[in-house]
Amino acid sequence: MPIDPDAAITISGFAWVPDFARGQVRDLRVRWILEEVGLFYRTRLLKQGDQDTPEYRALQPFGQVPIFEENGFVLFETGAIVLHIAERSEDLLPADPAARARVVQWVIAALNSIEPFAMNVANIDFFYSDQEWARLRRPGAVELMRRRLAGLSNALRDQAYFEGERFTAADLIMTGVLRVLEHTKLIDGYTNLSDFKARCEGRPAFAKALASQIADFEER
Ligand SMILES: N[C@@H](CCC(=O)N[C@@H](CS)C(=O)NCC(=O)O)C(=O)O
Repeated sequence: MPIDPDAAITISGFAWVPDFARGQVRDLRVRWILEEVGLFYRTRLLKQGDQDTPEYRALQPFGQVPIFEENGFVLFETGAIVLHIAERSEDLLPADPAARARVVQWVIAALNSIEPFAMNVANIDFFYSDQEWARLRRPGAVELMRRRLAGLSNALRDQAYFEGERFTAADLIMTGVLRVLEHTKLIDGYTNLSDFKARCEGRPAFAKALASQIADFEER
């Protein structure tokens, strides 16, 4: 597991989150790509209040995790971080300009066209489920999610990955986004998407990333 206290790369995460968020915090996506590339890293785990310190806000304007730090270079936004790391692997981010543009397109589609709808459902379920407005809003939120999943399923067709037979940064981010819906059965309605998610989660690098995030919570 490439966690090394002397590594040049540091990523931020939370020292603690409730059970439902374990395996969902977005530093998982960064740990995963680092495992795919085989880069060592260490973690800067934020405790309560750390998000709001001027020092952390200077690195992440919204006080969120993850951030990426390497030799004084700092990056926030998971998609940007994953693409930056993927530059080090031609498999994860192809050199061919058209293939590369398609990978970037699917990363942005995952974060911009799928994730907001998934987060809408998840926020209702995890934070507002006891409220009347949420009970009324949920069917509409689920319907919008289903429409996006149907479009995604049609686009993936019978391909193993979004760029055909090769696993790229786009599949990593898309899997992270589909995982937001894990507490529901929404993905099960689209066999190619559930097979895709299982295929991506079956990668050894994913298992290592997940184990390292969970281990960091359990150490505390
Ligand atoms: N668009 C940001 C979202 C980051 C984000 O929402 N991080 C969550 C953890 S998964 C967080 O820090 N939440 C606490 C907060 O927003 O204050 C990214 O992809 O990096």
